[in-house]
Amino acid sequence: MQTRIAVCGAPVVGKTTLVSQLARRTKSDWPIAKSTELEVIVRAIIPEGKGNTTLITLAGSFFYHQSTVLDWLLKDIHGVIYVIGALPSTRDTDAYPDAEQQEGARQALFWDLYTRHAARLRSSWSSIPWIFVLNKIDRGTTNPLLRHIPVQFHDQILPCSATQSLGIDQLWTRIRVISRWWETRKKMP
Ligand SMILES: Nc1nc2c(ncn2[C@@H]2O[C@H](COP(=O)(O)OP(=O)(O)OP(=O)(O)O)[C@@H](O)[C@H]2O)c(=O)[nH]1
Ligand SMILES: [Mg+2]
Repeated sequence: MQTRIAVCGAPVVGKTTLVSQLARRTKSDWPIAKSTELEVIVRAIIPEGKGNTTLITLAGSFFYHQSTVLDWLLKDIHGVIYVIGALPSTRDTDAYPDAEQQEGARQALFWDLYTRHAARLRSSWSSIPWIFVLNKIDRGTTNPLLRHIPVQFHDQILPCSATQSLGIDQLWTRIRVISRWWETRKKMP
């Protein structure tokens, strides 16, 4: 089974760090970054039995709204890992009273962008499996954006810290569940 999974989320929430940790955890080759002038595509291929799992994520200071790369990322995929960055605890943001709200709003813009594109390409959570990750739990434990996640997934939000290798094993287990889910579907008449 060749499983293709898009790792989505606002810039700087830790997508590339998570992909790198998964590659390290599975002893796969280091993720490859392929860049055009403005966009960067990061891809890690993780062998698994006779098949493999490809994780793809985007980076770069490109104008997401004017690019077709999101369509490419979200088309014909088997699953989505949506990464939300935990907001730093207020203790760390005392100097900037609005920082938490601004960071929440920034991440919400990307949530709207990714979920809209996914819905248009039949890659929303009603069509394919999604894994919701709350990353950076070493800095904080929440983000108001979590409320946007459909309520049926709330008890499945996976807390991670990519830099401290927390939750990486659980994330890999969930990715394998997605591959197996597609395998059983393929066998169905
Ligand atoms: N404290 C903390 N920092 C993290 C964690 N994960 C990633 N970071 C840091 O956050 C920054 C951004 O991480 P990236 O993995 O580059 O984030 P990204 O989502 O890939 O960002 P773009 O590629 O720009 O969209 C880096 O400085 C990471 O070291 C985490 O779990 N905890
Ligand atoms: Mg990145």
